[in-house]
Order: sequence, then C-alpha cells, then structure tokens
Amino acid sequence: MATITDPRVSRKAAFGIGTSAAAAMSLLLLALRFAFDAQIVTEVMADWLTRLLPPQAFDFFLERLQFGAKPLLFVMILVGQVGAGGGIGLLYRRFAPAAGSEGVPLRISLAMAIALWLILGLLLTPLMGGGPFGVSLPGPRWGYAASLILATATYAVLLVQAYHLVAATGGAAPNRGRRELLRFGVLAGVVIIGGGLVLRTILNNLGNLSLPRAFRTAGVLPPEVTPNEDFYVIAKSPFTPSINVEKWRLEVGGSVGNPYSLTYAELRDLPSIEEYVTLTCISNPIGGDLISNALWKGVPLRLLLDRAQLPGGVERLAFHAADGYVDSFPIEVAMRENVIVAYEMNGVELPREHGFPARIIVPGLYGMEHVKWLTKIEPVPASFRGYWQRRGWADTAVINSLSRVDVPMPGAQPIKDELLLGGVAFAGDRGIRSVEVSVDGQTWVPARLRDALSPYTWVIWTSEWAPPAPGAYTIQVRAIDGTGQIQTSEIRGNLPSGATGYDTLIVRLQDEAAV
Ligand SMILES: Nc1nc2c(c(=O)[nH]1)N[C@H]1C(S)=C(S)[C@@H](COP(=O)(O)O)O[C@H]1N2
Ligand SMILES: [Mo]
Repeated sequence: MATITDPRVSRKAAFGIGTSAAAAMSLLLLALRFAFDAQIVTEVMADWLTRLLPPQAFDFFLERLQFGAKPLLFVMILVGQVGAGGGIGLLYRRFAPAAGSEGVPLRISLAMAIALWLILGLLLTPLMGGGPFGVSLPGPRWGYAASLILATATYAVLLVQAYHLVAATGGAAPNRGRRELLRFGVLAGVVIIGGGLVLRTILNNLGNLSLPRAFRTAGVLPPEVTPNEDFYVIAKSPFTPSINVEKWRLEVGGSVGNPYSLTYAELRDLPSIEEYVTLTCISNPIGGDLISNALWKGVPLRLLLDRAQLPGGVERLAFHAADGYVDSFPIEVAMRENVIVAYEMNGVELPREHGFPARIIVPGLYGMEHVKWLTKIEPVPASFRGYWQRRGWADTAVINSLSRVDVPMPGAQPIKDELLLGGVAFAGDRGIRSVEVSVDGQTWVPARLRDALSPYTWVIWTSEWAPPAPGAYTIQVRAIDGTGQIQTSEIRGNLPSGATGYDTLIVRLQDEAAV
C-alpha cells in the first residue's frame, strides 16, 4: 500500500481531527452508559486502575479529594481517551493513503473500526479483567460489546472521513469540489443529528448520575436520624444502576441444597424487622462526615439462608450487586439476627442511590459490607475477597470506636460563662457506654448522653463547659464502648482498617472588648 503523507493535512490538524472524533465517541459512550446501564471502556478502566494502583496511592487521593477522587479518575480517563484519539490521528497522518478513488475512505474507516474493535475487545478488555469483549463484566449482557462496536465505528468513521475531507479541501482553502461539498454536508449532518441525539440522551438520564456526598453543618448537632436526602452516598461508580424492579430477582444460589430466587413482591411478603443502624465508611477520616443513621426495614438474612439449606462447612458468603460490586463476610456474621436484606429506609422504599430494590444491612461492620443493589447471595471459599478487599482494604472490617466534636463552631468567638459542647459517638454494634471530653488534654470529664435509638447506632453527647479565661482551647473527645474499651488515641489512617485517633476542635475565646 502506498504510504504517502498527504502534505495538506498538518500535524496539528490531524491531532485536532483525532481528538474531535474521540470526543464525539466519548459523548456517545456516556450516553450509552447513562441510558442503557452499559458498562463502558472508561469505567472498566477506572475500576482496573484502582486495582492496579498501590492501595496507598489510591488512598492518598481518596483522603485528599474525598468525594472528588473517583469522579476525577473517571474524568482523567475520559481526557486520556480523547488524547489517545488525537495520537491515532497523528499515526493516521503518517500512514494515510492519498485518497483518490471513490470509496477508499469508507473502506479505510471500516478496516480501522474493525482493527480498533479487535484491539479493545481482545487485548485491552481481557487485560483489564473484563474477559474477551467484556463477557465477564456485570450489567446488560451485550451492553459492553455493543458500546465497543458503536464507539470504534463512530471514531473511525469520523476520523477518516474528516481527515480526507480536510486533505481534499486543503485545510482552510475554500476551493471545494462538488464531491467534497457533498461529503462535507453528509458528515456535518451526521454529526449534528447524532450529536443532538447523544446530548439529549445524556440530559434525559442525568438522574442516573449520583456523585458521592455527605452533609454536615458546622457548629450544629446533627439530627439523630439522618433524612434520606442527607444520608451520605458512596459507591464505586458515579452511575447508579437503574434496576427494573419487575425483572429484578434476588438469587440465593451457588452450592446450596435449595437454590431459589425471589421477586421484589415475594421479598416484601416475608417476615421483616425494623432497626436503627448507623452506617459509616471505612474511608471516613477522623471527625469526618461519612456517617449517617437511619431506620431500616427488611428480611432477616438468616431466614433467607435457612430456606436455601446451606451445606455443612460453609465458611463465607458473598453478596453480589447489579453494579458489579461484591463483598463477603463469614457465616457467623451472616447468621446474626440483626443482619437484614433491607428494602425500606426511614419508612419509604429504599432510595435508588441507597440500593433500591434491596441492600444488606450488617450492624457493626463498615459501610462497604452493606452491599447495595443486591442481586445474588452465594457461599464462597474462605479465601474469597470482595471489591475493596482486592484493593487492599481489610476483610470483615469491624467499625473502630469513634467520636466527633460538632459544637461549638470552631475558631474565634466571644467568651461566655458557659459554652455547650456536643457531638456524636459510635462504636458499631458494641454500643456506647460513655463519652468523655477534655479541654486541656489532661483531664477527661464525662459527657451527658442521649439514649441510643438502638444498640447499633451512634449517640449524641453534650457537655456544658465554663471556660476559665480567654484563650485558645483544644476540645477533644473519646468514646468508651459497650465492652468498656476506651477509644484508642493512636492516630492511624483509614487504610486498611479504618481511621483511629481523637477528633479535636479548636476555639479561640476572646473578651467582648477584643472582638
Ligand atoms: N453495590 C454496591 N454496594 C455498595 C457500594 C458500591 O460501590 N456498590 N459501596 C459500599 C460503600 S464503600 C459504602 S460506605 C456504603 C455506602 O452506603 P450509602 O451510599 O447508602 O451511604 O455502600 C456500600 N455498598
Ligand atoms: Mo465505604
């Protein structure tokens, strides 16, 4: 094949054409992700990178960027994708034939689309753990494969067509022939109509986007029961799976005596219990706001397991979810009477971002074990590791005792005869026996506790303090759990087993005159 570089397309233009084609392709991928729940290459790569990165490195970003970390990774990969598209544009410039005869660009588009499709489907996707053409990915069966075909075809057609159009018209030179004019018209039409459809799809489905978040008002005690819309949200992906509840089934299967599945209605018809349980994320920093409390209603997990007739010797159960997430815990934990498959939160159907139609609630363990969008429960070998465990986090992660100072407002303020101190304390399913406060780092004074809503929730503590003199004070708090254990002061980061150490709040109390 003749490999004549067409002198009329500059490097800059070739790169620009490549990035534009890749940007259009990325938008199309996003639309497919939004509208059809299809896993796309961008997301699979994000998952893969969090597994590839040393846990410390990923945790470094998580701690600093908190909610930004995962979306930022996604955006960075999108940018990389567009950049790679530009790179292919440059490569194409080196090897592109001087398109003369009719139909050549179309044949090249097709060949390039197939080549890219094979590279992505048979090399990159298996490398990222998704199997050939994404067969081992979660989500709609053909979603990933279809998104690959559409993406590579879109990119290749746009790149090659635009490239030869620019080549034929000499870039800025407006002496277009008739054929070029026609081709230009067709390409512009496709881009405008296709782009419009893609944008409309994205806008129509923005509701599927759920960015991680949490709420906390400085200087104020949090409500004991967190309203659903203020409950912290964490998930591995910013896209909430949209589950058709008519088609959804909860499968209790694998190697059990009596595998079965339940519809949503069947699940809701089983005997249920209601319990207040506080959730907190294992990456919640000391004094952080990734902690919320709700009333959950659901079916005791034990009831579902008894019906499945587990064979003897089962040590661990895995909980699979519609977003491809999976977590596991030992059978002893699963059999506790307080572990439920929840379908209601604070008296209403589970909100989508909190796991509709059903999720695990397992008091005492960190949030990552409370699997949302639950689809399947099955016995697994004792060595099984879940999504976060493969990324360096602890297994069966028991919540460390924590306490937080929420009141007063930190910083400078006029001194008063009496100042109200307060906050929350939480020790998983061990309960809180007492909370102590210190304003001098030496002496600890017991705080007043509100009655806990259940053995599995946080408690609100308060304490009145008469500041002796103006000055700066560091308010510290520590919890004593139901077993009598004092919260450790040892400062530890959240990887791998959750942060420890005391929360502090600094106030500068000033004379009225000085304010
Ligand atoms: N299916 C699924 N379940 C999941 C997750 C996820 O990414 N996918 N994230 C876990 C983590 S890390 C936490 S902290 C909790 C958060 O639950 P919430 O968003 O309802 O507060 O969900 C857990 N369950
Ligand atoms: Mo979490």
